[in-house]
Amino acid sequence: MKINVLGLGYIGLPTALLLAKAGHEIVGVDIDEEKLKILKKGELPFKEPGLEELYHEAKNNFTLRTSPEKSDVFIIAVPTPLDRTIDVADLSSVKQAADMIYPVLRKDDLVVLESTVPPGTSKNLVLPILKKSGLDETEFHLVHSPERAIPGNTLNEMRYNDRIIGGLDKKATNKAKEVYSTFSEGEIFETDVKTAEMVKLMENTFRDVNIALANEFSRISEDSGIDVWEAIDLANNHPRVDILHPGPGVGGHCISVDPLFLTANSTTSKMINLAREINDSMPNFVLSLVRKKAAGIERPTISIFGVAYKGNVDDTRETPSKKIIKLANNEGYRVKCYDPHVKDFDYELYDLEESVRESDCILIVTDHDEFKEIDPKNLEMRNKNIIDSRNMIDKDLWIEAGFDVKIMGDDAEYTGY
Ligand code: SAJ
Repeated sequence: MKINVLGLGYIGLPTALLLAKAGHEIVGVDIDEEKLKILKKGELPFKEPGLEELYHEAKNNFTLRTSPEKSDVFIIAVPTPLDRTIDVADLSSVKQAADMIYPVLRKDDLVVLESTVPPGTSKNLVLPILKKSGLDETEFHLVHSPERAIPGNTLNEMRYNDRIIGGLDKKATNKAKEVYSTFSEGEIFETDVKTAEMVKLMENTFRDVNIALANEFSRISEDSGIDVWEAIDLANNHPRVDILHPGPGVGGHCISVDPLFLTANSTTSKMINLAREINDSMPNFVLSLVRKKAAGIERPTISIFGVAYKGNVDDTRETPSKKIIKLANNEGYRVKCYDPHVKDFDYELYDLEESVRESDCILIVTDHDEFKEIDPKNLEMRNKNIIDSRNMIDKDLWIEAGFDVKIMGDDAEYTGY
């Protein structure tokens, strides 16, 4: 089959390459000419395990363009950010993609919307644009099939996760099943288009609410002299309990954004907004821990370890680090950032040694594996303080190296066992 994939980002590019490897003729479409230049050189615009090898294997079936060509299938995988000024989904990229498709849309073609969208978007926004082709909705096929892969393990999850396909009608669903089953080994569940849109938002909202609960437990534990990490591990031994982990805030372009796609149009939602509020307040809480360590130090310097939104990825979208840095700067702190995965960031990045020089406190924000390997004895600082908001360091090791250690959510009297 000939397939256009519109949007060559974290989801579109791996999807396009998996389809190309499965033998389809793929046209990768992106309006960002810089990105196309990078890809044409055989390089990748971002890092993801296994993607480089896959690009190498699939490139003979993969061409790059700035607009779609006539084909059998169009997959839309463009970003759907949140307009932060009004907390409403910005669907302009989806609209732009549909605008590019309708002039080349032919009878029996399939259009798949993979981007995460508020319920109703496929029918209310995409369908009318596609009908500008002159075809009516019985002559082409439209489905929503939300991506569900987690960055850092995208390729495996795209291959093995179950998939939801919500078609405008049964014929559309069947056609999409035929396409995805060429590379997906997970089970494919069928539903209608609006339910598929809702399912995706419910999944990410569930995770956000669960993390908010973990964060609330962490704050209560701080007040009560309890180690929340131990308490969560023990609670999770119960066969029907699965609490996620506290952290410095929820980042990324999905979980911190998607729940608001549900609440934007609702007059009844309470819990979803509250969870967002709790998670968004975590950078402030983390900074309050820094403030305690830095008390009495004139013009303190803090070293932020990790600016990616989560461990072992180079993605900084919606990262809690940005809020922490801005708040810290506003309070007069000097901030030095270190991240072994991120190359470009809004603030200057230092290597490990430079990031801690003359520093008064390390703050671990991201759970990169590299941070577990750091030997604290080798770190030269002005004051040896460390705050770990992810509970990832070996506490004894850092105490032995002369550090004053604080693990977020653990105010239990430390006995060392
Ligand atoms: N986080 C915590 N505590 C946890 C787990 C995560 O604080 O216990 C934080 C992370 O550090 C990060 C944020 O939450 O800042 C989100 O990270 P994540 O790993 O939970 O999720 P994403 O955004 O990378 O990917 C999610 C996934 N959704 C679900 O697991 C329900 C993925 O499957 C989706 O495809 C993706 O969103 C998406 O694109 O929607």
